[in-house]
Amino acid sequence: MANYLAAARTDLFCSVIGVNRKTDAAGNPVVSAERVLPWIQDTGDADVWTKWNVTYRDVRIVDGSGELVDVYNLSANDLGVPENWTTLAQMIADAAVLPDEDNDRLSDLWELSEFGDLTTASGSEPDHLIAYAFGQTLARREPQLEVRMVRTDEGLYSEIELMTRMGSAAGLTYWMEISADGVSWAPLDVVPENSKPARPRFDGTALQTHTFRSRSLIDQPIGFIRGRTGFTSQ
Ligand SMILES: [Ca+2]
Ligand SMILES: [Ca+2]
Repeated sequence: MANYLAAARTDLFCSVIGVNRKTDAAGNPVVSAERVLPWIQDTGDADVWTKWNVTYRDVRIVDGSGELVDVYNLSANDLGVPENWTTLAQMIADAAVLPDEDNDRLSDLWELSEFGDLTTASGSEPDHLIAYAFGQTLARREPQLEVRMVRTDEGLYSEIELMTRMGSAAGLTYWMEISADGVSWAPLDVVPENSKPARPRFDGTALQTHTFRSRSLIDQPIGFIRGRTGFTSQ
């Protein structure tokens, strides 16, 4: 269903992750046999099922800040029934939209959590946009881009890790550039087949981590690298 939504609705960002009951760990090999699943095991310490008051076979849908917005139980609603499958897909899609009542292209969830109101920040202010796009606050600016060298069977690469907001919220786009002198900048060449898919942080911040590999910094070992962001025109 996550793959269907990703293909059918490129304007949405949603992910599905399974949390197995703490007493059912013995079933993990069966569940994951011959397939790859985003599947984790609840434990006595975490006790997620108890804290979330979960009923067996619940699908619990959370919004971009990790708040529960809906529950759909698969024992009561068999997904083999086409109408139920469509209903659940729509419920997930409804939760994945960007709330933006003040129409400033910043998620209201982020605005309310950072400032307590929708009037302080605006997507047209570069400082606000950068803080929002790279998971920072106006008061705290920390580097969100890390570069390291890795050697693989194919040779030496620079590996760049970049934290960004999930999806393309309201048209957010990102790109990276390199420069030998900090004045003239050129696009960073990324090797797609050696880069990893973005990994959601699942911590209620609606942020994700990208890992790119590039040879640009190998060919030009002294210089600067920067991540940039902006909104595509509507
Ligand atoms: Ca907003
Ligand atoms: Ca605002």
